[in-house]
Amino acid sequence: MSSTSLLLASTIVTRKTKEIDDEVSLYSMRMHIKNRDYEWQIVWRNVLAFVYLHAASLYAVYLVLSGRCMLKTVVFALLFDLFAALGVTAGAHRLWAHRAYKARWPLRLFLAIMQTMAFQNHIYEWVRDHRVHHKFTETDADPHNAKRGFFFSHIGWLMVRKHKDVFEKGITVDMSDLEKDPIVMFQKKTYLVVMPLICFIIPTWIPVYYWGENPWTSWYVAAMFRYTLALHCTWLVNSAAHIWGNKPFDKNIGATDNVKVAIFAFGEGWHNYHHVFPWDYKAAELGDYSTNFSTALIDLAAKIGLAYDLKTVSLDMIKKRVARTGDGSHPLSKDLSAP
Ligand code: ST9
Ligand code: ZN
Ligand code: ZN
Repeated sequence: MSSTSLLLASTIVTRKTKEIDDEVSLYSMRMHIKNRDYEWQIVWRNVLAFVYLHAASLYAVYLVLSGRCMLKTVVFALLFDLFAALGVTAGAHRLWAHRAYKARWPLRLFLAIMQTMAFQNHIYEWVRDHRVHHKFTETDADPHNAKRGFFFSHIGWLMVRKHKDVFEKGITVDMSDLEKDPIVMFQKKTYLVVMPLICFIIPTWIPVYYWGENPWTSWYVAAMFRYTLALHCTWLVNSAAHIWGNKPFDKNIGATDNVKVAIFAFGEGWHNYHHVFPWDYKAAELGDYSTNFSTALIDLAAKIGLAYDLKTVSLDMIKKRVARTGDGSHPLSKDLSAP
C-alpha cells in the first residue's frame, strides 16, 4: 500500500472513531435525560463535601483569630484567591463564555491555570452552564435558576441533579469554539489530576515549605477556607445579584446591579448591565478598577499585546436602553426623561 493510501485509510479510521464517539456520548446523554424522573435528587457526595468544607473553614477562622496561623499564610491565601478569581472572571467568564475579547495563547494558558486553581469545574463545563444560564435565565433550563430561591441559586444547585430542561435545552448551546481551543480541551482532559494538585495540594505545601507553617493549619486556612471564600464570592453573582439591587438597564429581567457583589466578585456584580450587554469585556458600564479588578487585568494584557479586540458598548446604545427599559435608577434617567 502506498503512503498516500495509508494516510487516507488512517484518516477514515480516525473520522469513523470520532463519529462513533459522538454517537456514544449523544446516546449516553439521551439516556441521562430519559432516566431522570425526579426533580429533587439530592447528591449526598456533594452535600457531605460542602458540609466538610464549611466546618473546616469555620475551624480555619478560629485558627486565624486565635493567632495559631501565621500572618504570611493568611496573606498567601488571599493572594491565591485573587489570582484564582481572575482565572474565573477574566478567563472562564469574559473570555471563554462570552468571547468579549480575544487572547493570545500565553494569556489563555495563564488564565486556564488560574481557573484550575479555583476549582469551579473545568472551563468547558463552567462555560456550558453559564451560556445556558444566559440563554434561559430564570427558567427551569437555567442551572441555577434564581426563581427557585436564594439557597438554590447560591449553593443548592450543586447538591441536586439538574432539572431535565437544563439537558434538553442546554444541548442547543453551541460549544464548538471551545472544542477548537487546545488549551481548554487539554485542561478538560487533565482536570482530575491537575486540579487537586494546584487547588489543594500545592497551596497547602507552599506555607509549610517556605515559612514553616503547621501542615494542618495550612490545609485549613490556605486550602479549605481560601477555596470556600472564593466559592461564596462567586455564588453571590448567581444568588444576590439576581435578587437584590437596581435594574438601571432592564427592569424586566431578574439580574441586578449590586455594588457589594461587584466588590466581592472582582467586578462581576454589575449583573443587570451584564445580562443586557454580555459581550462587554468590562461586564460593567464603567471601567472603574476599584470595583472591577478583572477589567484592570484585561486592560493591562491589551497594553502588552496579549489581549485584543476588546468589545464594548457605545454610550448612545446605553442611553437608548436606559430610556427604553431602565428602572429609573441610572443617573442618566433624569436627563433622558426630561422633555
Ligand atoms: C462552582 C461553579 O462553584 C460556579 C459557577 C458560578 C457561575 C457564576 C457566574 C457569574 C460570573 C462571575 C464569576 C465571578 C467570580 C468571582 C470570584 C471571586 C473570588 N448544558 O452536571 P451533570 C449534560 S463548581 C447541556 O453531571 P447531574 C452533559 O451531557 C464547585 N448539557 O448533571 C453532562 O455530561 P458531560 C465545585 C448539560 O448528573 C450530563 O448532562 N464543583 C448541561 O444532574 C451530566 O451533567 C462541584 O461542586 C448543560 N448546562 O449532576 C461539582 N449540564 O459533562 C458540582 C449537564 O459528561 N457538580 N449537561 O458532558 C456536580 O456534582 C453535578 O454537576 C451536579 C449535577 C450534581 C450538580
Ligand atoms: Zn455572563
Ligand atoms: Zn446571571
